[in-house]
Amino acid sequence: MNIRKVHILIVIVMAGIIGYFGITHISQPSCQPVRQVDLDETSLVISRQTDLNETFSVLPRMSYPQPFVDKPQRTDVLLMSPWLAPIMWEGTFNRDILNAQYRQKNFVVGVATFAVKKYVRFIEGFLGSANKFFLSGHRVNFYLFTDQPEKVPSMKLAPEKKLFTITVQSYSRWQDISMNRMDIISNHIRTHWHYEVDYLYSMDIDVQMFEHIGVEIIDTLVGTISSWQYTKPRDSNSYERRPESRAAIPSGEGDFYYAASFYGGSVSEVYKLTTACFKGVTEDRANGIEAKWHEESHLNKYLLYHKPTRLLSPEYYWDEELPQPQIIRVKRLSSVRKDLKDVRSEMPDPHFEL
Ligand code: UD2
Repeated sequence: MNIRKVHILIVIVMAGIIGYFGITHISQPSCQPVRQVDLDETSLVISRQTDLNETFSVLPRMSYPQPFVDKPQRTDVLLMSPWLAPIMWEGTFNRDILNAQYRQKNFVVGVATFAVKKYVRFIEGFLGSANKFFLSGHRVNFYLFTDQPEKVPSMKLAPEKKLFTITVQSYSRWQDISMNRMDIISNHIRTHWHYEVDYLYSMDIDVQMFEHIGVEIIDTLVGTISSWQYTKPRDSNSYERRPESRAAIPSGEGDFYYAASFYGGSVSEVYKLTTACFKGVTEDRANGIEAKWHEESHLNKYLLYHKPTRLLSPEYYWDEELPQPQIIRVKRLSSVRKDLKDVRSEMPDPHFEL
């Protein structure tokens, strides 16, 4: 290749580079939405810039019992995981201090819940109790996914709470309704929630809240310890152990067993979690296998290898069928007893009726 050809080649390559970066730059919106979360993992590696202009916030003067290092608030339960994630139990935190810290941030929390087919009957109990007990006094957006928006009761919510109803299709198998929640949440984060909320929680609809669930649940990645399995050795609980499933956890491994009824965290962490779990579900489907406890099995695998930064004790999902042991001082949220044969039985799809 002669020198002239080399020059022409260099000019073409340079023009390509300038053109590419020019277009990328121009296509950036000039004004970024305030709440936009970067869902691209690589940004976690490169963005190390600290905002020194951030205003310093000062807590109001408050009066409360003094903490002492030699007087633990509770000695009957584990307060910290081996990776130092706090476990939330009644009697271990002061809600007034947490509220005062949280109020300075002005966060919006989103709650995603699904009421498809006969589960619409649980909407009123869920919303009525959540309006009263869930992050009381703080901004919450409830996102209710349903195939029957006409059946959503009109309810007066507290001024800081909002309800958004989103229509979704139903599936003939209840397991698919439950598992596809991961995909729907992941997609909705990409299209909406990363502009709208700071933290996001997914909750089953067939539950009711009986005590306050406050800002003690807010953290980067949050899982709830199952009320059925919190004392079981890891090899006798419900993890998926078949190596053919993407949800498989090898024997001898496992921390806690987490309930899929209540998990959450920052928008970007919930995006990673739901995307990864649904990828596992999809690969299992392609391989003709379904994990033992559906998306809950995939969630357990994910949380084993991406340790939660905060854990909610079984107070935050207590199964009504279980007797209440002494360590459960409050049942903040409990399942609603349901007749499985009835709620999961087939119902004609109103959208396809002639
Ligand atoms: C467990 C999990 C649940 C899910 C399921 C998968 C707990 C406490 N709950 O509960 O999160 O992982 O196992 O096996 O660990 N739904 C509908 N319509 C339907 C069926 C389900 O809307 O016809 C939605 C609804 O929001 C419901 C959720 O899916 O709360 C989970 O279904 P479930 O409550 O019947 O599952 P369950 O009790 O076996």
